Formats: sequence, C-alpha cells, structure tokens
Amino acid sequence: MKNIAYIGMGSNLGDRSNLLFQAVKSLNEHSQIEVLSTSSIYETAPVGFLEQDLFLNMVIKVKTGLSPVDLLRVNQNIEEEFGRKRSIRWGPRTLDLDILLYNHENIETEMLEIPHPRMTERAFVLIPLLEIDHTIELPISRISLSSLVAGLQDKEGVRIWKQKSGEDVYELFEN
Ligand code: GSY
Repeated sequence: MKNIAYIGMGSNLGDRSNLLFQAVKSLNEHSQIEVLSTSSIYETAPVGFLEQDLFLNMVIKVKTGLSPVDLLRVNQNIEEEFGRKRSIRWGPRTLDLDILLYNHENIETEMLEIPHPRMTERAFVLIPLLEIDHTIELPISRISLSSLVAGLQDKEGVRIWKQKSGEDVYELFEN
C-alpha cells in the first residue's frame, strides 16, 4: 500500500457524528486501506445552498493500495451503505466522501477530478486538511494552502466540534 490520499467527509442529516464514525471504520476495515490520521471534527455553516442544517466535516489521511477510481468506488459504496440521501444538488446529505488528493497526481476524467475541483474555495475542507498536514501543497501549482485559507470568507463558519488530541483514529468517536 504505497499511495497516500486525503478524503474529505461531511454530514448534515441524521446522526452526523455516527455517520462519520461508520465511514472511518468502513474505510479502515477495507483490506487495501489504512486510516493514518484524522482531523478534528468541525461544525460548519453550509456553503452553496444556505437553507440547511449545519454540517459536521472532517478530513482523513489514508494509505491505500487502491487506484483513485477504485478508491472512489469504495467511497460511493460506503455512502450508499449508510443511506446517502441528497434531494437537492448542493443540499443536505447523510454522508459525503470526496477524494481531495491522491499522491501528487492531477487526474481529470469524467468520473473523477483530483485535486478536488472546489477544495481551494472551501474552508470546511482546507482547515481540517491543514490541521493534518500544515505543509501540504497542491500538485504542480505549489500554492500554499494556508495562504488560501486566510483569504476565504467562509472560514468564520468553521468551528471545532470535537478536538483531536491523540493518535488513535477512533478517539473522536469515544464518549
Ligand atoms: O461538498 C460537500 C457537501 N457540502 C458541504 C459540506 O460538506 N459542508 C458545508 N459546510 N457546506 C457544504 N455544502 C456542500 S454542497
């Protein structure tokens, strides 16, 4: 398992933290995925369609033997398994899993775009991502993500909901 990927996770319908827990657990239990670290959990104001409940968002770092497309399929299966509901395009959803980065690759196909095309505009992605690795850069562009975060307006709506303090990837979900 030699590939490193970062996955953004979000939920604003149902038992939000339990859905994030189930997603981390399912990914970690896959034979070709190891969850290396997680960010804290953040409660975030909705971006896009504003008339909806607050999200819980977090980012995880994984080591994987899967190709980007196979990792996408695993994410989609987990979203389905935990009852993904999404009636409005930018609206509420039970569980959303997005591959943000995969090694330093740039991928543009009909199915998949990596780096995730909207990640640089979203404080609810960049803040947890930088918490995991504050030196992270986008492939090719060498843009510093911390300088991008400073310019984002929606960062005011991103607050720690549960702080990560140790190394255990399940720590956030214990009472
Ligand atoms: O891109 C994921 C879905 N999504 C989110 C989200 O996860 N968090 C916040 N705060 N706003 C969002 N708008 C959309 S669409």
